[in-house]
Amino acid sequence: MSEKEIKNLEAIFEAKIARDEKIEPKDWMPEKYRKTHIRQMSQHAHSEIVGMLPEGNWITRAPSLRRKVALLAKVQDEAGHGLYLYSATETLGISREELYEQLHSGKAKYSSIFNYPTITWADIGAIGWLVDGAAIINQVPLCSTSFGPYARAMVRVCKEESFHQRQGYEIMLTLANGTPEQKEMAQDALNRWWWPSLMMFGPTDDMSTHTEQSMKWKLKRKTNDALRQQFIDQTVPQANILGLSIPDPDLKWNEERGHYDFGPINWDEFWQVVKGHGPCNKERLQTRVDAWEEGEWVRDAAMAYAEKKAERKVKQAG
Ligand code: FAQ
Repeated sequence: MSEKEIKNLEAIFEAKIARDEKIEPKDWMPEKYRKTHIRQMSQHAHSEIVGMLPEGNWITRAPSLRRKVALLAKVQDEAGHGLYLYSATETLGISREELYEQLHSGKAKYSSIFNYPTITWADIGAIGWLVDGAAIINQVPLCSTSFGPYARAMVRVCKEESFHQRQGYEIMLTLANGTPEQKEMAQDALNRWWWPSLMMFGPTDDMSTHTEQSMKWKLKRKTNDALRQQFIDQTVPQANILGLSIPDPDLKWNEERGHYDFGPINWDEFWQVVKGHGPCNKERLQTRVDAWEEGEWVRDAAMAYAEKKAERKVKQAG
């Protein structure tokens, strides 16, 4: 392609972004736009799949049948989210096998939050309330992201996440209004999940490598810091209703800013977790690798069946 032709395509692409039109898989797009989307969307897909593990740990130990059914449905939803997102990523010209390989080899990232352990039942409440709450705040703007398949996947994902958030909050409400031991369990879960939930939004805007370009492409519609602040402002009143305290002595309403001020985030801890040294990184990755290896015979059987069926069709046609 000549330089003039590329310039022309770039101008068409930029004009579409400016008009808030979606970029579709068959449209021309800059290589960096394609790669950035593969990176973010596949990390998002991996997060959903790895995100099933901390909660899966509690399915057999849910305190009642009602809780078990809701948790089972939530974890299944997360598998579904991972599958839509892998499919949407494949439209950018990368195969499912390559994406899995990147996860299993440790090359691809997934959200830091899923490298923390779920020690008590209250952690399941805290994940639904805080982690799904943070995920919704991050993902609602992604419903109007510029890449069509990602934006459309996010619409359904967000609807399901809002059910997840409510089931988590309801668990916390029940525990907070229960016995002193149950309330203490809820407070302990909040203490452990609060700061990692704030880290989910990624590094501060001045440390973020991708935000500036991703905002220009309308991949990201809000910055990491803006979303984090929105999450804090929304969540503090919810903690007040629960009668639980946020583990941040610097948390204070700032009348002038119209937002809560909050204390320093431990970014060393965040980067340690992102680099693979969190409390559960090794365990999470090993579980995914084992599941892939143990599922080999299922994939082989499905492929053999599909090939046989195709052979039979050819024979019948001939
Ligand atoms: N963990 O320049 P930025 C869920 C990396 S789904 C690990 O700011 P960007 C549902 C980042 O990749 C949760 N790594 O990057 C659920 C980059 O490294 P790279 C997942 C992180 O992409 C609930 C570097 O740091 N959600 O919870 C993290 O512009 C309950 C510099 O960062 C999504 O993926 C992190 N927290 O902004 C499931 C949403 N943050 O790639 C089960 C879509 C940053 O250059 C149970 N993604 N990094 O090597 C996004 O919105 C963005 O990708 C951000 C990061 C905001 C996460």
